[in-house]
Amino acid sequence: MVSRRDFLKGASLAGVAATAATVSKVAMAALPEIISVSDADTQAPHMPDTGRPYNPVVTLNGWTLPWRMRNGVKEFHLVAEPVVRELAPGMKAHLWGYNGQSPGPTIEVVEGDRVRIYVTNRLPEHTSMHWHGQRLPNGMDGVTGLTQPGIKPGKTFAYEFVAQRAGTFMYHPHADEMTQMAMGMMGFWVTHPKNPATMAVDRDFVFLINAYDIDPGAYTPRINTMLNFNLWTFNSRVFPGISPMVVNQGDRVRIRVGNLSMTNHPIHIHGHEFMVTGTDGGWVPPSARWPEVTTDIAVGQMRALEFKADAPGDWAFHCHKSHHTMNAMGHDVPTMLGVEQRDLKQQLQGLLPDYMAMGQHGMADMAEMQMPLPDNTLPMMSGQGQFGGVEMGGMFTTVKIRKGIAKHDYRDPGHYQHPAGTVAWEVENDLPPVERPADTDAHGGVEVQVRKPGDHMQH
Ligand SMILES: [Cu+2]
Repeated sequence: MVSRRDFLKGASLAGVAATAATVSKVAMAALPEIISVSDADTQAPHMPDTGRPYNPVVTLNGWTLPWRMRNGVKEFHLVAEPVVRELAPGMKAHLWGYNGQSPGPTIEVVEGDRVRIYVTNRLPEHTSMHWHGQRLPNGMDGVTGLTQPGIKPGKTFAYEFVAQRAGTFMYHPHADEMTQMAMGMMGFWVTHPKNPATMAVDRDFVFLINAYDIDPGAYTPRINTMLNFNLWTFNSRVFPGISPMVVNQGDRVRIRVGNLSMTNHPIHIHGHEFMVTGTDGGWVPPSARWPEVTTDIAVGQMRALEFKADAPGDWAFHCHKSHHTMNAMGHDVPTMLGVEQRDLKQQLQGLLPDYMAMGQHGMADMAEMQMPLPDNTLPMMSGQGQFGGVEMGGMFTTVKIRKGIAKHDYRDPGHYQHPAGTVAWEVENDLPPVERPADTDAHGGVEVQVRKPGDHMQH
């Protein structure tokens, strides 16, 4: 793994060399260096070294793009390019993204900042950049054809505006969107309040919700997919590849989520209740907030969730659509619940020696068994906790709350050590054994149709 510090040391040279290929020497002298990160680990918060002070966010499995100040303007350089993203250990996807990753780096600015963002296109087709949710001059809105021509391959455009409203935003292309967003082109944007004391929290996590359709064994997403995605991701990562959100007990925590997938996601926290304190339109006035443990985030929406992390533990945090907490292979599998597969298994193993019967008692056995998988794919559910398999994939992670975690420490503290007597326990069982009817489908019995349609269109 390359640390960000190491990467930044080498970034200047690598960036200039890479830039020279596509931009003229004159333009190159004017452009900020290209900073690129390929590591999928969550990076420490980026402390502002120039410009106005703010409380930085932490991007789950991502990073914040450094800037340079030039005549009072905050200048960033985004490079649209093909990237390889590790979705979780064991699977890599060939995506399109920015500065080495998908999603691209988070951009953090302060309310009132004049911002100039250079966008260089290294894709095989034209692109553009739309600054989702921002107040800006119409010509900076990044809609190809409508407000600007596309940025052709090898070309660089500059966007410039004043970050007017503090809040939570996103960026993504508004050019061949169906392809470019299905390929992972998107990023997070946070405009911090001018006064760092406004809406201050101790920890401020951000991530985008996105989804991919990648066949087991393949590397490139199918871009025509509308609903049948099989990899449901936070920042292009699936569990167990999603970092835990590490929190000191008693911290006030904010989690900002933007949804750039093609369906809504009810985001759910365990053990705490949160308030939605921010939406697409800015901060929610305190009088208009109510407590929730699940909030639905529709397509194109941003939400800021806030809570006091007072209960120590490893708390689940996930999308509540159960198919969204499973990985590839979860979809075209017929429901076999209650179906005796012994004979079927013998017959099929004659044809397919690796065939394994599954699902007779539910799908949990899938998480336990070591199924042979094609190269470059992930088990449907995985991840190990201290009590065994977590039986989750996709949009699932944890909020790990502990006493004594230092201010900017985001390292995984390991499994929660439960105080004695605070874990659910097994009770001595003196009940008679479970009796089931021997045969329910024979003469006059109940016929149970267990096989559901294979179509998976309803999310
Ligand atoms: Cu979901």
